Parts: sequence; structure tokens; C-alpha cells
Amino acid sequence: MAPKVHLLDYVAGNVRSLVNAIEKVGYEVEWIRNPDEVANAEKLILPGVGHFGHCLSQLASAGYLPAVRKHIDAGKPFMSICVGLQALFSTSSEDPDIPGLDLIHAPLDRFDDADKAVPHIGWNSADTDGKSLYDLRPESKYYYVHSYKYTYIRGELEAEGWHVATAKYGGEHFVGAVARGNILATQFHPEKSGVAGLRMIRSFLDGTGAKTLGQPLPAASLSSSSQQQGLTRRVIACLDVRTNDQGDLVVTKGDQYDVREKGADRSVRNLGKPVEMAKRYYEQGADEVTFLNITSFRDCPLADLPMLEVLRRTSETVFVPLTVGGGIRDTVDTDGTKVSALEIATMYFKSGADKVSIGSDAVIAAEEYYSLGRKLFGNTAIEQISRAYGNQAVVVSVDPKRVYVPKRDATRHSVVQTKFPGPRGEEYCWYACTIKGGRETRDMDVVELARAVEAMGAGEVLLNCIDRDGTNSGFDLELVRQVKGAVRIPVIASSGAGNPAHFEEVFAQTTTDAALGAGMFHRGEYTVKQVKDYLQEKGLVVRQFEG
Ligand code: 1PR
Repeated sequence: MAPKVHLLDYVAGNVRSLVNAIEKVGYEVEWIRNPDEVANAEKLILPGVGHFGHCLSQLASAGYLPAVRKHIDAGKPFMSICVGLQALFSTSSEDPDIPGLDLIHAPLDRFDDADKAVPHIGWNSADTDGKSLYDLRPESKYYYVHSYKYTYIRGELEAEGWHVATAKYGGEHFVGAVARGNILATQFHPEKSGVAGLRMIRSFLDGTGAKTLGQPLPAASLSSSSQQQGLTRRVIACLDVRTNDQGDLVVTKGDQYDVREKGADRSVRNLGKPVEMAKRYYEQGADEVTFLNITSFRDCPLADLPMLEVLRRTSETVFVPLTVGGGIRDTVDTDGTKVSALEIATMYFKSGADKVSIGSDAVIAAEEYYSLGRKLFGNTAIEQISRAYGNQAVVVSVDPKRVYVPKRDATRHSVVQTKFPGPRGEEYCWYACTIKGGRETRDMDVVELARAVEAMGAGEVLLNCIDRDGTNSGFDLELVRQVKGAVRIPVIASSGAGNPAHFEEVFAQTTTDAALGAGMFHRGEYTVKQVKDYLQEKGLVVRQFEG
């Protein structure tokens, strides 16, 4: 029988990937569902879900805090992740009235978003300054997603006996992991950090990490490290999924959102099976995998069990973040039961998703937001899901289309002066939001939408472009610049990637936070690794797959 590790079940969360990672390294998870059971645990893990106040108030109100302290004081192995690391501090400016565990007598604050996107999302280093810390390696990268942090001041935590791993984001140097005695806490998600993260989890569970804590790393491992420090350029593989005419769930890919073959039969293009393709892209080094259920608006998502199964199976073998989109909105099930967007998102999270992506419903919510004088009532899907799972768990997928105008003031919308004039030579365009996979165009531009969803608590924008989708002609840089100029949350450039140089171009010529490709990967024209190699040759920092 596999050895056991106990996980604290204090809030319904997206912890399936953590369970999968623990099982992958050969351990069995046993849940702790009330404070009395903490005493049964030898090794205890506190997963971090939601925000600081939510995590700590849930722990406190369920009566867990004394039991957790007792476990730690008894010297038994204890690991906490993400907001779980933050819980060790005294307070956070995120929820100033809620006290932390105060094992580290210091307050957390928010990243400065004046010069960079916040949340900090992506793969970054965990630099241990040449010392052993639970098998963290100088050449490896780890997946972070957070807005609050503790600024690293050399020697300060060390004076209290902590061993520290750090990372840099923009000009800020922050704490990525801490360890002391029986305690290990990571700001990044080891369960989402590929092989590097699994290695760390194993070293916690088998006890080697605690034994070797603070020992000097072998000189060879330091000198062999060619990896540059800092946040890497994030490359995402996207799988548009739908049922084909034979009823099978397939990965498809459109040209300007038309996914049917151009020949006489007009069947849905079938490019492969979602679970296998996701695994292939993970092994090529994809930093994230996104599934978009592109015909969800026709079906009730609750009846859409195959997509949940795709997530369950993918999350068993793919240890990078998984996003799922399609049909996330308040809805009515086939039997007449009302189901909220939050309940649908919860089903996806429980099946292994780390983020959900909202398309059509975000546009409708933004229209209401403006019609009600930019007031929020807490009832939109974005607000509800981000409150429960954190902003970083909510992506808004935008499907804009160019609308050309002859002059800057010919419309009330935010325009760009374009290098690619319209059919009548128009030099300006604005980007109109669409819903239902581009089938309906609304009187809302991308700037309005992006600002509204940021106000509602979205953590990221997945910026597609119907004009460029499937064209292999490169990303729409004008669109990316316009949206990046409008919001502080990260933006993922999407649509049009046809070769590795297009990725380099969008990273070099815009401030995009990530770039996404679909067709060029599905058709086998290039691998994700080829994109990464190309970016690396051009001097950009990337993460390569660790086998
Ligand atoms: O509106 O919340 O139900 O979500 C539906 C989701 O499905 C939205 O995120 C929407 O973007 C997506 N979607 C709907 N119809 C289509 C379609 O193609 N007919 N696909 C569709 C969106 C665009 C990207 C694509 C990039 C890169 N696909 O996901 O992967 O354009 O492609 P490329 O690199 O080959 O150019 P809701």
C-alpha cells in the first residue's frame, strides 16, 4: 500500500492537481475533514485556495488553527502552498483585519502594477543562493500565480532560522519558498510546476528535503546552470474542442472561426484527441494548456460530461496549469434545475482545471456594468468565481473583430490607426466584441470589455482575434498593444501564430504577458519546443521541458 499524506480540506478548492501530483510520486492522499483528524496526520499539507482572508477565516471558523499549530510544534512535516505560504505571515494588505499564523512576524503587500501586470502569472525561478532547499534547482522554473508577496531583504528571514528561495518580478525581489525545521512553504505551485515541482513534493514526502536543508549545493549543479533568472516568456497551447458529426469529442481548428472543411462535405475538422494532444504539448514544453469547448452555448454544460472527463484524464499526466472555457454562465439544466456559473466552474475545478475562461457571458456582464453606471453588485459569474477561487482562476476570453472607420472620430469606440487598411482604404479600426463564437457582434469595444472585466475581478485576458484566427499571418500586434494599454492584468496574445518568429515578434514588439498557438501545433508544422528554442536563440528567457 502506498504511504499516506494528509491534506487539509478546509474549503472547496481546485486541488485535484495536487492530489494527482502526490499520487504521481507514489503517495496516497487522505483528507482531513475536521480539526480532530489533524492529530492523525504524520505529514500534513495545507493547499492554498482563494485569497488570504478567505483562507485564514475558513481555517479559523472551522477550528483548524490550534490543531495546525500543534502539528507544527510537534515537529511533524508540514507543507503549505501559495496562499498557504502567505498564511505563515502575520498579516497581508489584501485583508488587513485578518491575522495570519504569524510564524513569520512580517506583513505581505501587493506587487506594484505601475510597471508590470499583476497578478504575477507564469514560470519563474526559486533561487536558493547555492543551498539545498527541498531539491529546488537553479536551472529549473516553477509556476507562480499571485498578487501579494513578501519582499526579500537579505538576511532578515535567515536570522530567524529560515532558509529562503527567491525570485524577481520586474524590479521586485520576493520570497518564493521558505523552509525551517519541519516546515516547508512555497509561493509557487509545485503540483503545477512539471517535473521540477514533482521532485520537490517527493523530497518533502520522503523526508530527504528536510534532512539536507541548507547544505551547500554541489558546485557542478551550480556551474551547469545556464538558466537565466526571472519570469519566462509563457507559451500556451490551445485546443478548441467540440463534438463532430459522428458524436466524438475532437480537437478542431477553424479559419476565422469556421471549423468545417472547405470541401463539399463541410464536416468538422478533426485534428486529434484532446487528452493525447494535451500530453504531447506538455512534453514539448507548453507552459499551459487551454481547452475551449467551442460549441458549449448550444448544450447544457452539465450534460457535457466528456469535457469533465477530458480534464480528469489530462490532469493525471499533465502537470502544468489547465484552463477550460465554454459555457461558463448561469444556466438551466435539461431537467429544469437552475445552475449557477460558480457551480459549473466548481465542477471544472474539481475535475482538474486550474482556471476557467469566460467568453460570451463576460460581454453580457460588461454591457450591464456600463448600463448600470459602472456599478458592481457581486452577482456576475466573474465576481462570484473570483471571490471563491481568486482572481487568477478567472480568465476572460475575448473574440474581437475589426470594424474599419475612415476617421478617428467616426465612432465613439477606442480606435487604432492601422498599418493594414480596410477594404475601402480606411486607416482606422476598432475591435468589436462578439459572443457565441463570433456569431453575434455587439456594440462594445475590446477596451471597454477589458476594463469592465478587470473591475469585476478577472485575473487575465485571453485575447483572440477573429480576423487573424487560423491565418498563420502572425498576431495582431495593434490589438495586443491597445488592450495592454488599457488594463493591468496579464494579457495572452492569441490568433494568427504560424511559425516561431511570430512568437518572438509579439514578445519583442508588444508587452504581452503570454502568447498562444493552436493550428501550427495541431497540424504538426512546428512543435512547442521549436518555438521555445527559437525564443531562446533570440535571447528571451524560456522554460524548457524537464524529462
Ligand atoms: O462563450 O463562454 O461559451 O466560450 C466559448 C469559447 O469558445 C470562447 O472562448 C471562444 O473564444 C471559443 N470559440 C467559440 N467558437 C470558436 C470557433 O473557433 N468557432 N474558438 C471558438 C476560439 C480561438 C482560439 C484559437 C486561436 C489560435 N478559438 O482559441 O485557438 O485563435 O488559433 P491559431 O493559432 O490557429 O490562429 P463561451
